[in-house]
Amino acid sequence: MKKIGITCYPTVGGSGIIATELGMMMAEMGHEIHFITSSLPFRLNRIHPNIYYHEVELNHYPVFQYPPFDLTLANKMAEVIDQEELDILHVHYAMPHAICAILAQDIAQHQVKIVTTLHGTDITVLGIDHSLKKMIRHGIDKSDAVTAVSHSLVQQTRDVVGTDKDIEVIYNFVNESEYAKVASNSIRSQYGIEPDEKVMIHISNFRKVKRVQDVIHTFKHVHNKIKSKLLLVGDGPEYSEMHQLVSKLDLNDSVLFLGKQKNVSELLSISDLKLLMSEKESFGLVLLEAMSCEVPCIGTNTGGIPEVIQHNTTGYIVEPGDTTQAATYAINLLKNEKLLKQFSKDALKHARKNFFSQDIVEQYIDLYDKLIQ
Ligand code: GMT
Repeated sequence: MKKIGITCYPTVGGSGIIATELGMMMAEMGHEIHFITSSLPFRLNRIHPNIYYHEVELNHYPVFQYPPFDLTLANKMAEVIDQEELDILHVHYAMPHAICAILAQDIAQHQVKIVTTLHGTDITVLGIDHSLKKMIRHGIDKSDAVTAVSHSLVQQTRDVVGTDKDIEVIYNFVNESEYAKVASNSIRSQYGIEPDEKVMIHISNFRKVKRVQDVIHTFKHVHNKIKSKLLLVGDGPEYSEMHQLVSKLDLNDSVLFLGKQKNVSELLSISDLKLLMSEKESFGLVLLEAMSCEVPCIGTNTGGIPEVIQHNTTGYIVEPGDTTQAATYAINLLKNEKLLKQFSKDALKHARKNFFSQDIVEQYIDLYDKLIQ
C-alpha cells in the first residue's frame, strides 16, 4: 500500500478528471489517497475510506494585494507530506503545482518523491510566456519523475521549455463504467431530434483555442446535405460569439447550445459523430470519452489528437481550419450507415485496447514503484 498525495485543478477540465479518476482507482486498489486542492475535486463523487481531502484555505490579510495561493498550497503540501508520511506527491501541471511540490519537498522532514504530469496548457500557453519559462523548466527538472499525456506534448515541452529531462508518455483514460453507450431514444425526442436526423456533437470549454467556429462552419456544410443537428456542450469565453455565428448562418433551429452538462455519456450516446477542431490540444480527452461511447471523431492534425484518433478507422484527421475537408469526411461517413457502424465499433475497440483505464493506472503505479525502491 502506498500513500499518495494528489494536487490538480479541482474544477472542470480534463486534467482534473484524470487526476481524480486516477486517485479513485488507486484507492480501490488499496492505496491511501490524499487530495490537496483548493476545493473538492468535482469528479470526487464516491465515498471511499482510502480517500482523504485536504483543503488549501486562503487567508485574506489586508497587507497582501493578492493572497499568496501558491505558497499556501506549498505549505499545505509540506504539512500533509509530514503528517501522513506520503510516499509520492503526484501533481498535475508544472505551473504552479510542480513548483509548489518542490518547495514542499524542501520544507518537509519526511522523504517524498514528486511526480509531475504535464497536460498541455502549462507548456503550450504558459511556456511561450518568457516570464514563466525558467520556472516551468525548474518544475520539470526538479521533479523526481515527469509524465506527459502524449508524445506530441513531450516534443513540445522539449521545443518550448528546452529541458532534456526524461519524460514518460502515459496516455489518458476514461472510467469505462461511466463512458459507455446507453439506450437513449427518449433523450433524442426530448431534444426535438427527429428519428431520421444525424447528430454531431462538440464538447469543450469554449476557449479560443478550441475553434468552435470551425465546428459550426463544418456543421453548416453537413447540414446543407444531410438532415442533422449539432449539440454544443460546455461554456466559456467564446459562448456568446458562437451564438451570434449560429444566428448569422441561420442555424438556430439546428444547433442546440446545452451549456455545461453532467451526464455527457447520455449525450454522446445519441450522437453519430464528434468534432474537435482545436488549434492546440495535447490529448483531447473528450475524443476518448466519445470513442468509449462508440462515437467516431473528426479532429485536427495538432498536438496529441492524431495519437488518439486513428485516421480512416475511428474517425478522420484534418488540417486545422479545413472545415471543407472535415465536412466532406463527415458527409461520407454519415451517409454510409455500414461504414458508420464499422467506425463506431472500431472507435470502441481502439479506446478499450489502447487507453484501457486499468492498464494506464498500472503504468502510474509502476512509475511510483520505481521511484520508491
Ligand atoms: O483543454 C483545456 O482547455 C483544459 C485542459 C485541462 O487542464 O484539463 O486540458 C488539457 O489537459 C487534458 C487532459 O490531459 C487534455 O485532454 C487536453 O488536450 C489539454 N488541453 C490542451 O492541451 C489545450
